[in-house]
Amino acid sequence: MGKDTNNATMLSADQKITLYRNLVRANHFDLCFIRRIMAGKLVGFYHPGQGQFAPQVAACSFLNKDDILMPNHRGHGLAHLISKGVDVKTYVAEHSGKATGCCKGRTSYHFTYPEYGVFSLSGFIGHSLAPSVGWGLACKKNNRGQIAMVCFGDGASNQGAFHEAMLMTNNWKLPVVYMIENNGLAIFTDIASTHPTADIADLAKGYGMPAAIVDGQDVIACAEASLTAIAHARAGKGPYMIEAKPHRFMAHAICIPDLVDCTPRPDAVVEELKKRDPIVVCRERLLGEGILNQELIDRIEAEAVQEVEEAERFADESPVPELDMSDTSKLVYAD
Ligand SMILES: Cc1ncc(C[n+]2csc(CCOP(=O)(O)OP(=O)(O)O)c2C)c(N)n1
Repeated sequence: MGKDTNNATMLSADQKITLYRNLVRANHFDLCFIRRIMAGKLVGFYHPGQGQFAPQVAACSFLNKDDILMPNHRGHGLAHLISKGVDVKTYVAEHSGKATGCCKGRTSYHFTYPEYGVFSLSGFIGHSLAPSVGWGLACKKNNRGQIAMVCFGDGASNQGAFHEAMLMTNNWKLPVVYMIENNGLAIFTDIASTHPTADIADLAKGYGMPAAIVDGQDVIACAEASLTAIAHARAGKGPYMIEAKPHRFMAHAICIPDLVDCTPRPDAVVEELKKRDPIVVCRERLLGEGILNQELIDRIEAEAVQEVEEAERFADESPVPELDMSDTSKLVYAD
């Protein structure tokens, strides 16, 4: 067991187009949330996903509906959700504090979507790690071939719960895929000052689990690794770690400065990173392979814009929730 940097999984042309489409949709929903928070239409914070969509889309585009998904907070799970097939207009409404939201407009981005197997997203970093053992155990006991996909950042991997989860899922050979979105930053902290080696995936060897390291700007590479990991987990061989290394193009959250260790990130550095925008990298590759053409590119773009417009309209036209203190416990406990 150890690091696997050469993945041999082949993707079909349809699968590659799905990945490209989901990148474009993720980008438009992310831009929509950036617009909405600046316009005072979003409740709480927004941590933009620009630059980081490739591992998110790759991890979730080929999951089954009853697979469990724990998305990362970067981009507030938008890319993860749309890739898993969630109709996110009720999430746009949720984050806008509207009664039609998936959790009745009470949660901003601390939501769940049980009907889509999404449990849960939270602003508590590493919130998904300890529960990943429970979800993995549930998947194994259900015996229906489900897996749990758990997405989180490099900052979360520094928590104690990360190590406990790795030990337990490995010891019990639970069907869990850990997708680490390692953008090298945790708010203002450079990973070099918190992690002793270049790769978080080095840790996998100690747990006896397989791991892959992939280019986080390349959605095809991320998807090949994801499909290998998902097949491994579904076959009952235990958990699998993927460390994708994408770049974060914007500050940690909207309206805070873009610092690294107390120093502003130079514009020139960010501009250099943006040359490998995951959408551009994927589009150029698929054009070269003859899988995409301009007509299809334009159609995918137009459909994404329309989908976002419809979701925004739904949120804007929805009512705010009635405040009724007598029903608060109903929203906390299942009936
Ligand atoms: C339990 C907990 N500790 C600290 C924080 C403050 N915090 C918010 S985001 C963040 C960094 C997360 O970094 P990473 O996991 O690498 O994800 P990224 O934001 O880089 O995508 C921290 C420390 C928090 N929200 N929750």
